[in-house]
Amino acid sequence: MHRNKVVIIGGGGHAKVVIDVIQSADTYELVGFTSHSDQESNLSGIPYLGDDSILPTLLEEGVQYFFVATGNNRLRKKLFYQLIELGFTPINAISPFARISPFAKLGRGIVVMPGAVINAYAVIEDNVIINTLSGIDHDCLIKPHAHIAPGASLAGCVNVGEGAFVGMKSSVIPEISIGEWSVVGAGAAVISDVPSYVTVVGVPAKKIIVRN
Ligand code: JB2
Repeated sequence: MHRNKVVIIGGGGHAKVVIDVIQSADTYELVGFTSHSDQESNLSGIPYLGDDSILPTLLEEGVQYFFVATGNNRLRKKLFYQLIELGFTPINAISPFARISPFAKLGRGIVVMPGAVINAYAVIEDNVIINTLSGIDHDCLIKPHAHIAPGASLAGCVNVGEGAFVGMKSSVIPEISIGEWSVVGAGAAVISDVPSYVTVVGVPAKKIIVRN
């Protein structure tokens, strides 16, 4: 059976899980991964190809598809558009152990990890991570480059802005909006709208000042 060839971008923890998801779906041929480190070992049985300078050569050799498997939302956004600019096409990595309603809509470059549930009329835009055991209920809208972390639960009609991070096992009640590039801490209960570019934590979730 002919399978389209895919290069994975990134070789860290997230790549390990993404590779496993793509292999378990058995739809694509993974030719290898690129990364920034000078590691020379394989990852989950696929070869290390070097850094991103190899990408134009891969394209010439007929590798047309990519998946950016890095967790950091800003880095993932940058790499996603760089690869498209080079001429590659993003694929989705959908675990056969996720449940996605046929009435949900998915963009490109999305991973849906095992145990995740995406219900009817949810919309998941490009380059989003729907992580292990998370739940996205009806009519949610998840904007590009967001990450819904493991075990997070979004009730119906929740909007998550571009690049936002919804932390592990947090809960978001219906019709809440989470602003772009905001962070919801692990275990938080979000019961009111979250503005853009803030971090909220706790039960109920409250804004905190983060010093870098
Ligand atoms: O420009 C780049 C680049 N920058 C960093 N090009 C390519 N091809 N790769 C790049 N990387 C690579 O991303 C690094 O060389 C490294 O292989 C990877 C980052 O790995 P790390 O393990 O630090 O993070 P991660 O993004 O794979 O996983 C994080 O996010 C996940 C969602 C971790 O926090 C995980 O625990 C988490 N599950």
